[in-house]
Amino acid sequence: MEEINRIRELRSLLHRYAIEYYRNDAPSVPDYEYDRLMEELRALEEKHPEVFDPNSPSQRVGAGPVDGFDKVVHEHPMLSMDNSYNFDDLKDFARRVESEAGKQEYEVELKIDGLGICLTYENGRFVSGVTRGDGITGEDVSSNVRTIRSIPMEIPFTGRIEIRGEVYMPKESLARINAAQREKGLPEFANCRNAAAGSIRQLDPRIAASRGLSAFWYHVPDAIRYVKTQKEALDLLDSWGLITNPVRVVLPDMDAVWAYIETIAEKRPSLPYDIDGMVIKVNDLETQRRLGNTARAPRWEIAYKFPPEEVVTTVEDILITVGRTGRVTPTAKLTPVRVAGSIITYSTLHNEDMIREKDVRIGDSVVIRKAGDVIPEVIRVIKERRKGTEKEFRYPEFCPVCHERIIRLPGESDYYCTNTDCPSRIVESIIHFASRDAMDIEGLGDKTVQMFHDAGLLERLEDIYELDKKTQELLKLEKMGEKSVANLIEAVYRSKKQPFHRLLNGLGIRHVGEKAAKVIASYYPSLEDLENASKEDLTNIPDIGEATAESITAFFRDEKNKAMLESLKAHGVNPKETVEKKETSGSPFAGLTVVLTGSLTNYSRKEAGELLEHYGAKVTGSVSKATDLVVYGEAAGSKLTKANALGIRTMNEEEFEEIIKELE
Ligand code: 0OW
Repeated sequence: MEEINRIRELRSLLHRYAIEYYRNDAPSVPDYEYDRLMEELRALEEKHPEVFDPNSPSQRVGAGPVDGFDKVVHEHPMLSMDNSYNFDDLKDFARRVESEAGKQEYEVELKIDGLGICLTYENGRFVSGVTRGDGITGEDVSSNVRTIRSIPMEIPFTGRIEIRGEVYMPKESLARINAAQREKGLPEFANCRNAAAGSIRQLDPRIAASRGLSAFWYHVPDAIRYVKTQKEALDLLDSWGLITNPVRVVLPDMDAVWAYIETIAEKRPSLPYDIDGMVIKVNDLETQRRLGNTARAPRWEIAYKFPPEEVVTTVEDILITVGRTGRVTPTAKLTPVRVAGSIITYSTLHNEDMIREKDVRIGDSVVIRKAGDVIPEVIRVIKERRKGTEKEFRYPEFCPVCHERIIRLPGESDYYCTNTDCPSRIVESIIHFASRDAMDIEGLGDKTVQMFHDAGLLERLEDIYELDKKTQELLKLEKMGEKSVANLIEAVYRSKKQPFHRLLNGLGIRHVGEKAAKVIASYYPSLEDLENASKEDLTNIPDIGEATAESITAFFRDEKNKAMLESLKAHGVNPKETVEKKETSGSPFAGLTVVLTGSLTNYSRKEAGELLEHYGAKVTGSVSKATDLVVYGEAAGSKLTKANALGIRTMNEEEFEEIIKELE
């Protein structure tokens, strides 16, 4: 019993020291004392597994990997925010608020560019950390949240409380992690936000723990029960050991707010984390409650977004890259420059018309703009800096990669390399196939695919599934150590389990991207089903048009594609889509947009909707000219009236039931 008490004593001691360290930067004991106590705790916990506690300070380095995150529906939706872009927008916001609620003071915070997280504590103990997700449903990433040392596992509060904030990646962590990613031949993170999102959703908490994540807390939905203002709410969080962002202030009006924002804009580059703006909140919580929310966002706060950062650099060269569809894209090679949180060395120039319109020449000084993680764009040339040595860009006649002629299709603004064997097209199609939204083969990023292709190990897409027979050759390649090769082979093997819609997206059929692939796979859940679908079957699928149907059937007719698919199947890449198969052939509902209204006696609204979707209908909530059919039950109201007024076909429950019976 003595040792159990010591465990409890050590846990609360180490917990308190951690709070002092992370909140006040003033630990009351030296590091070696902290480490010694931690060692003593680990040893005692080893002896007493019966008092295991996931919240123990000893558990901060992360347990083993989880195989996925539970979905959690938020108690209160995590709304987004209305945005403002200039002083007038802010004054409009204040006018709206004050016309309704009278004069206000505003609490102003930095808008941390991380990802929204919601913590729950029960009787002072950390219970869960859930991502914002789509605002309604998030993912339970508690195993990773526990590894963020500045988040206390205990707070002095009884009862259940929710606290919201932002998990972020400090700039110096991003630099360290990208260096490590480069080392392992893995793709680098474009900016701090992507790195934070990627790290907090790591399945292995030990990896998350290594990513140096941090967090600021800024919202307590139930604050009004304990304090009167947002400022006091943040001070309360501080007193509990939760880190709030110190750069915050309460100001009397929007003039003061605007002046404050301008001072922050100056300081922004020197901040140790990325911000993409400011958040201006009505400080009084009772007024917040009265103003309430719209469906999308609170009415008592507004985000101010900094203008996209612009920087000047030089166009060192204009190269052309050949994409997987053969499209030739002119790309400006730039003198490397840091903008909006990342280093830019290339910028697309889109096509010949854009180059002519902006008159971009090799050697020009140009203004680059990058807003968020949108691709950087050349905004304009600084002509007054021209020295006369700049060179106009001319499209080459022949593809620089395969030396076949490149052509500009009549009426199109793009040039194409029409050689389907062009190495660049093959490389790009393999990169796409392995990309995150397709087969998601970690370790097969751009540079690695190019390197394997140059080494003759990836001449065709299907060679991906031959790599496990070429480990000796792989080990000879740069940065391909034992571990990287093993991880890659494992990732390739795992990809065979991906659902069919990912494979379909990965095949790179024109007009069939991730969205179309998901819809198509829900009707044709495997390669066999899709190969045998006729063009009209395909056009029967909602939102699949003539061009897409033609492109799919043409793809499956092509001899090289047939050989490639045979090879994939031979390697066990032939998944079935997991969602249930939908029947469109012979269904009178196929391709129809249907609205359900009134109460049916033999079906719930949900069941009837699912049946209609199963038989190829698209079920929507409101009647419009796009509606093909309204199925109505008892006490059908305005929707049925509107359908009759618009001359839309209607069907009562008996007729509906009769058809369903025939189809089943
Ligand atoms: N990103 C931020 C931030 C902030 C909102 C949250 C709920 C109601 C008010 O720094 N400082 N304050 C809030 O207050 N939200 C923020 O970020 C939001 C969360 C979800 C979308 C935005 O990123």
